[in-house]
Amino acid sequence: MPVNSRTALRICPLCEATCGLTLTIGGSAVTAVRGDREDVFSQGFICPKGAAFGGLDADPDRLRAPLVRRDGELREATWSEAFDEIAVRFTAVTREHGPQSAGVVLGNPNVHTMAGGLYPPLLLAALRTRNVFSASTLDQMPKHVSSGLLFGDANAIPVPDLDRTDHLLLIGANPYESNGSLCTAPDFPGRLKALRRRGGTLTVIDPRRTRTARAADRHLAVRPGSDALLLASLAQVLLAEKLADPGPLTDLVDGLDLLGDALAAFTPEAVAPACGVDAGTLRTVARELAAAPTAAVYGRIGSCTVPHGTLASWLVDVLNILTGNLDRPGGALFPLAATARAPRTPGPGKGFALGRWRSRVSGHPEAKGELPVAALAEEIDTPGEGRLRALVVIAANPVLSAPDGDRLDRALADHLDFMVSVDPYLNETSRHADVVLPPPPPSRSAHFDFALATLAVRNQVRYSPAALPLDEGAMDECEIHARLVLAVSGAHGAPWETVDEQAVAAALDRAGAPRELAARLGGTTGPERRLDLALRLGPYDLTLDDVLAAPHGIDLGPLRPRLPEVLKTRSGRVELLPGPIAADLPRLRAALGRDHAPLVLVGRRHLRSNNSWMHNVPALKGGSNVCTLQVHPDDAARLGLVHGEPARVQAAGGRVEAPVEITDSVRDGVVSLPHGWGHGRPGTRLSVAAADPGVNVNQLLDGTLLDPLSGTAVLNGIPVEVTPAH
Ligand SMILES: Nc1nc2c(c(=O)[nH]1)N[C@H]1C(S)=C(S)[C@@H](COP(=O)(O)OP(=O)(O)OC[C@H]3O[C@@H](n4cnc5c(=O)[nH]c(N)nc54)[C@H](O)[C@@H]3O)O[C@H]1N2
Ligand SMILES: Nc1nc2c(c(=O)[nH]1)N[C@H]1C(S)=C(S)[C@@H](COP(=O)(O)OP(=O)(O)OC[C@H]3O[C@@H](n4cnc5c(=O)[nH]c(N)nc54)[C@H](O)[C@@H]3O)O[C@H]1N2
Ligand code: SF4
Ligand SMILES: [Mo]
Repeated sequence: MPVNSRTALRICPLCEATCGLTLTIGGSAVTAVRGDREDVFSQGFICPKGAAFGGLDADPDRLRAPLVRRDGELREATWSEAFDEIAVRFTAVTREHGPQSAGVVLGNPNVHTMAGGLYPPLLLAALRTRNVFSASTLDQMPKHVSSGLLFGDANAIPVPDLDRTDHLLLIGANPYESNGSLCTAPDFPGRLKALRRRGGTLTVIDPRRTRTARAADRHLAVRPGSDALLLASLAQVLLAEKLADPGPLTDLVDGLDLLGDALAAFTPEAVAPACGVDAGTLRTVARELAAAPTAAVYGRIGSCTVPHGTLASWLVDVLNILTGNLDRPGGALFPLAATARAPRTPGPGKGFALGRWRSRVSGHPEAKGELPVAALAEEIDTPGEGRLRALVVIAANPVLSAPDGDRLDRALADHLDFMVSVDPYLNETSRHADVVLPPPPPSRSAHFDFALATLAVRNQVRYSPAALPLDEGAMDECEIHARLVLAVSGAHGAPWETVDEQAVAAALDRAGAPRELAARLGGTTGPERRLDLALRLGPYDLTLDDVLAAPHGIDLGPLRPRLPEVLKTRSGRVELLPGPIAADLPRLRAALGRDHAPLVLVGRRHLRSNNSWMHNVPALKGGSNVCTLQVHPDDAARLGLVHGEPARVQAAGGRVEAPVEITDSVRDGVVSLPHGWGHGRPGTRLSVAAADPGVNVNQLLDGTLLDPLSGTAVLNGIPVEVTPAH
C-alpha cells in the first residue's frame, strides 16, 4: 500500500448479500477494494460489482449539486434553493388538490441505504397519501402478501437455512448471478457448493439452465408461469400419499384439514402438460422432499413476477410446513435482527388485511399500503378527480424498470405539476424532475442494513461509518431525506435534526420506554441516535458503542426456531388456507386446461449488471455484451433467426430489437432478455451507458398483466412473436 494510503471498512450496498469490503483510500479517493476477510458474515467474499465500488465515486456523470428546473432546463442550484422550490411548489399542489394529488415512488436502493430505511415512513406519514408505489410490485410483493396471510405479518419471511439444510428446492432464482434475494447470504454460490459437499441435494426449477442450475443435482426446465401448478402438485402428492407431517407445528396450524380438498385437482398428471415437466419426476421430487432429514423450499423472482405469484409464494411455505421444515434448523426459519422490535408474547394479533383501498383508475387493491407501480402512469395521465399531480421519486427508475416505460415517460413529461427525484444520476426517470437532489456515493455515507438483516441466513450485526468525509457542497442522504420531509410538510424552516428527534420520541412511546432514554443515546448524528435506540430496544441488549467497537461485525449465531412469537394472525396460529388464497385457487385450476403460448419471454440477471443502474461504471458497462435475446436452437431454426443478427420481439405493449444469442440453455418455446437496459434518451447524463445502451425489455409490456392479489407486474412468461429484424 502506498505510504499515504489507509484502509476503511464498508458494507457493500450493491446487492442483498451485504458483503464486508475493505477499501483502500488514497487522498480523497477509493483506490482499491477487496473483501474483508475478518467480516463475521462474508469472510472475504466479493464479486465484480463490489470490486467496482470505487467507480461510483469516480464517475464524472454523477451529480454533485442539486438541480432545479428554470425556464424548462435543469440547472445547478444551492441546496437551499432546491428545498425552497420544493417547499413552495409541492405544497402548492397539495394545498389546491388535496393529499391524494401527491405520490411517492420508492426504488430498490432504498433497502441499501440508511436513509431509505429511516425516512420514507416519515415522508409517507407527512404526506398522508395512498399513492405509494415501489419496486416491491415488480419484485417480492407476492411473498409479503403470502406471509401476511399465513403469519399475520407481511415482513415475516422465512429464509432457507442454507448452511444446515440437507435438501434445497430452489425455484425461479439464480443466485450464481444475483447473489440471492430475500435470503441474505454472502457467497451464496459457495454455500450451495458446501451443501452438496456435505451430501445434500440441490434441485433447481428454472426455464433456463442457469449457472445455478448447472451446479445442481437436478434441473427441471419448467414452462414459465407454471410454478404455482408445479408446487401445488408437490403438496398434493404429500397430502394424498400421507407424507405430510408438520411435526411439532401441527398444534400451531389452522386449516390443514381443508388443504387436501383445496389442492385435490392439482395431481402431477394434471399439471404436467402445463408445467412441461413429467408427472413421475414431480412425484419423485415430492417424495424426496418428504424423506430428506431437513429440507427448505425457496422461491424468488421467477416465481413472484408471474400471474400466480402470490399462490406460488404461499405454496413455497405450505411445502415447508407440510414437510415439518418451517421453523426448524435446516429448514426455513425467521431471522431475528439486532434492530427487530422485542419479540411479542405469543397470542392473537391484529392480522393482515388486503385491499383496504383501491387505485383510482383500474381499481387495483392496495397490498401492504402500496398500489401497483404498473399503474403509476395511468394514475398520472388519466384525467379526473384525485389525479396524481406531484411526485417524489427516491432511488427509482420506473421508466426502465416498470412495464410500458414509454407511457410513463410521457406521463412524467406532460402531466405532472411537480416532481422531485432523489438520485445521484440524471437517468431516464429523474430527467423529468423539477428538482433533483443528489446523494453522495456510498464511500461517503454511513451504512446499516435495517431491512436485509431481517432476511439473513445468520443473525449478525454490522455498522459502517462513512469511509470518507463529504465533498465540499455535498449533503448526506439522511439529511436530504429529513429536509425533504420538512419541505413537503410545510415545516420548511425547522432544523432537520427535529425530524430525527421526533422519530426518537415516537419510537420510545411505541415501545413504552421512558422519554428520558433519549438523553442517553450515543451517536454523533440523528440517524446514529435512531440506530442506537433501535439496538437498545432490540432483542440482543446491544448499543451503538458495542457495534462500533466491532468493526468486522458481531456474530449473533445461527437462526433459531421462533414461530410462536412471530405470528400476528387474529387466531394466533398459522392460517394455512387463508380466505384470499382459497378464493384465488379457481383461477389456478382454470390454468390447468389452458393452451400455452408457443413462445414466451422471461428475464435474466447478469453478475456484472445491477437493475437499471451501474451501467455507467466503465468496469460494468456494455449493453451489447449482455442485452441479447437468448433463443433455443430449435426455435431459432423455426423462426429463421441467426446468431448475432438482430431480431424483432413483438408483444402486447410494443416491440424491441435485440441481437440473437442462440443457446440451448433456454428451454424451447422460451426466449430471454435482461431488464434495466435501453439507455440514451435525451436529457439523461449517463455517457458511458448511452454509448452501449441495450434495449428496454419492459417496453414489451402494457402494464395490464398483474398478479391480482399482490398487484405485482407479470414480467415473466409474456407471449411474444419473434422475427428476423432485417
Ligand atoms: N422485466 C423485468 N423488469 C424488472 C425486473 C425483472 O426481473 N424483469 N426486476 C425488477 C426488480 S426485482 C427491481 S428491484 C426493480 C428495480 O427497479 P428500480 O428500483 O426502479 O430501479 P434501479 O434500477 O434499481 O434504479 C435505482 C435508482 O436508484 C439510484 N441510486 C443508486 N444508488 C442510490 C443511492 O444511494 N441513493 C439514491 N437516492 N438513489 C440511488 C440509481 O441511480 C437509479 O436511478 O426492477 C424491476 N424490473
Ligand atoms: N448481478 C445482479 N445481482 C442482482 C440484481 C441485478 O440486477 N444484477 N438485482 C437484485 C435484485 S433487485 C433482485 S430482486 C434479485 C433477484 O434475484 P433472483 O431471483 O435470483 O434473480 P434472477 O437472477 O433474475 O433469477 C430469476 C430466475 O428466474 C427464472 N425464471 C423466469 N421465469 C420463471 C418462471 O416462470 N418460473 C421459474 N421457476 N423460473 C423463472 C429466470 O430464468 C432466472 O434465472 O437480484 C439482486 N441481485
Ligand atoms: S455479492 Fe453483492 S454485496 Fe457482495 S460484493 Fe457483490 S454486489 Fe456487493
Ligand atoms: Mo428486486
